[in-house]
Amino acid sequence: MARALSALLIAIIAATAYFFSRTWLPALATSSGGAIDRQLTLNFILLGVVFCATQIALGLFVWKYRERADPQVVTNTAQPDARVELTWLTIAAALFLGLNIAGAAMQSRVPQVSAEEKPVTVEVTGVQFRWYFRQPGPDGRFGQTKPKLVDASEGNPLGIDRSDPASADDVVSAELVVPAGKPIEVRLHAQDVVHSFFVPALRIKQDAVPGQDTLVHLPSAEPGTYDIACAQLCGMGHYQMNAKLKVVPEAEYRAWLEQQSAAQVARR
Ligand SMILES: [Cu+2]
Repeated sequence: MARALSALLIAIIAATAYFFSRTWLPALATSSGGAIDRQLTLNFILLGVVFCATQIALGLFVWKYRERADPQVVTNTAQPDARVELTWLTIAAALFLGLNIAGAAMQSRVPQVSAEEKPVTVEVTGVQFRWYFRQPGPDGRFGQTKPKLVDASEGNPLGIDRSDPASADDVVSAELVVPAGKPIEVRLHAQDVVHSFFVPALRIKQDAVPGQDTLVHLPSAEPGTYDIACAQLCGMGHYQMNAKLKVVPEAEYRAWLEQQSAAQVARR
């Protein structure tokens, strides 16, 4: 019985390790993500050592004090050693504080949008269970939205107020299309519950909270198509919440935006 159980445990651990090694983060598509990867690796190594040491110690104690044919009553009247407790506590506190400070310092060094170049602003909205992407169109202004106008079956999932002139050329799409080499500013929204906008290839992950307007800067990426996922368990259809980020050359982006806006204006 014990042998079968150990074999099962080893099989589960091996399968998990294999699965995670195959489905780990995709190749980096931006230069600014290297620092995040290094920080992540450092965290895994340090916490992995602590985890393994703890599990091995636990196993050793279970083995040492396992059931015996002649059970002896173990009495320990000695006072717990305060120094041992204090040493362990200090190491744990230093580890967690250190990782926190290092992580915050690394995050503050990630380049933000520069002051000189005007960013391209897009709006990303999470709804159970999909993402909507809105671009302001050639006028550069988003039209107003109103919660009472939200009606996906009427083709207005974001509740855009069509009487607002600024909304005439707004483009809503199921894919996020952005120009390569340009700073991108994402305004994150959620309509129902908390979602999390996750672009693994860019190492970007940010919660989208109902009622909040959260700003995220996308680092400039190589042209290509990347996965977007929801990283917050948001309901039964959570697994369906994926979309594509398309980073295209700027001319291609302009042409796409113009064509989409013209189609939008014609539809009115
Ligand atoms: Cu979600």
